[in-house]
Amino acid sequence: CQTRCNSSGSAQKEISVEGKTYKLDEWMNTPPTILSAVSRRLHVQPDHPLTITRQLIESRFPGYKAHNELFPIVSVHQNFDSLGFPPDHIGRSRTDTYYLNKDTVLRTHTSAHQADTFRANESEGYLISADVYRRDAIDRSHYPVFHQMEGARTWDRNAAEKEGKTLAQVIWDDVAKIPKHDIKVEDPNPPHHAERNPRQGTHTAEEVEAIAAHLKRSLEDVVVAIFNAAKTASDAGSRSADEPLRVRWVEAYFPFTSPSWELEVFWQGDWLEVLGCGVVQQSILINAGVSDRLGWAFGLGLERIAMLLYSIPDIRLFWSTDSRFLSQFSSDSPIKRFVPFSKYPACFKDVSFWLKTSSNAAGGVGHVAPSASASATSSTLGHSFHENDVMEIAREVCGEVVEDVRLVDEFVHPKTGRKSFCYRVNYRSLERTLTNEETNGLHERFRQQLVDKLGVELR
Ligand code: FA5
Ligand code: MG
Repeated sequence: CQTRCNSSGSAQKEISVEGKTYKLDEWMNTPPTILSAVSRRLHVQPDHPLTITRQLIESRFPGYKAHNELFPIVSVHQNFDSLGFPPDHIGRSRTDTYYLNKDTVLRTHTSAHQADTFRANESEGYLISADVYRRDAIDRSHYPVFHQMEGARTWDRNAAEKEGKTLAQVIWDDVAKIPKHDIKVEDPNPPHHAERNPRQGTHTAEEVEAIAAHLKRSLEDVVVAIFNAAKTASDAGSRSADEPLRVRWVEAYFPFTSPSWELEVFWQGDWLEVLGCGVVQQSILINAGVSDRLGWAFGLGLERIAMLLYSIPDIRLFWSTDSRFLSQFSSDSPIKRFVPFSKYPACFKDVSFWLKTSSNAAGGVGHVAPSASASATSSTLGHSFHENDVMEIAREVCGEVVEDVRLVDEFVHPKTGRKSFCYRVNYRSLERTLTNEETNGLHERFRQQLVDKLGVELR
């Protein structure tokens, strides 16, 4: 581990990560286990499934400049302000984002590099692959460190008009160059929507439609390429032919694109969101000094795509150093479906607790805003509770042996008004069978930490 962090706790004034030093303040909420992921760089490790997936996607965007080494610690300005996040946006909250200090975060998305990359103006299209960090739920498709690929493509309106064409014509010519596919894509959405997903005042309807078509066809091409690679993966034991690819576009919202969409793929009985995208807010391009350029951007989850490609069942596996995992992937040979090593038994344990009734439960700066995405949040009656804090304690205590943490019951005492939550933890290692003693010990420490850190009262 190249990350040097003396874990002496709250008294610590600064931290050094790969030779860069950061002052710490009361915003600091990043545990050493998270910082230790910085040096892993899974997406550039030879023969790692994330590397192979990245390269496969990159091959669908010829001529786009690829950036794979951008450092994950960025300013709040890069991660949020430059993208037009409003000051009170939930994403900025310490319950959702890892801070080192008031102005410095572990990037929560590759979009943190959009403004700088547009400003450098080195190419019409670019791709940025990188590790990103979020305090988030725990289940088989969510992990606090994951990898995204950002992509963007812009066109110069003035250059088009100098050639006597409209920008829309130029873009449609480029749409025609994208390989055709014959899968059925559900896209019930209007090209843009006056209230929900407006066209920007700086753009004509023709321009938005052309940009959206280029964006959607480019990303459908990626999904089809991934699906074809997965399908030709050794015929024996592979994804059966009667499982056709199902893809759909849904409307979305991002502060830095409009209109915006998400692409979902049907996977193991459910719709899995694989990316978000949209027409770049012109203000970002204007601020970056390229006001004549218009275009699109997307951000996709590399693990989610790799899970589709290889049928990898659990996102924790990407971090495995077990040769039974790593030996299954190679850049030189065709894609083979991942063969899970035996499924070790699950062990479910519940914990129920009463929330603290006075405020300041989690200490520190306090919660900027509760996350709307979490299913259990409570800031009423003087409670200050966020589900992501439970998730983080589970990660800190149990590491990779926690598969899933779910709220299973919620209850308000009719007389006292006190609120109670019950969480069910699924303990399971991907690499071995856990002993009873071990899971009991972990669960006991988890319960104790809930008391110590969140001030809850166990039931
Ligand atoms: C974003 O991060 C936007 N920056 C994407 C974007 C870029 C939109 C450019 C428009 C223009 P979102 O939070 O939805 O959006 O994340 C994008 C993708 O990352 C998701 O679709 C999903 O595939 C993946 N993802 C999100 N959270 C996790 C997680 N905890 N674990 C694994 N993958 C995740
Ligand atoms: Mg999303």
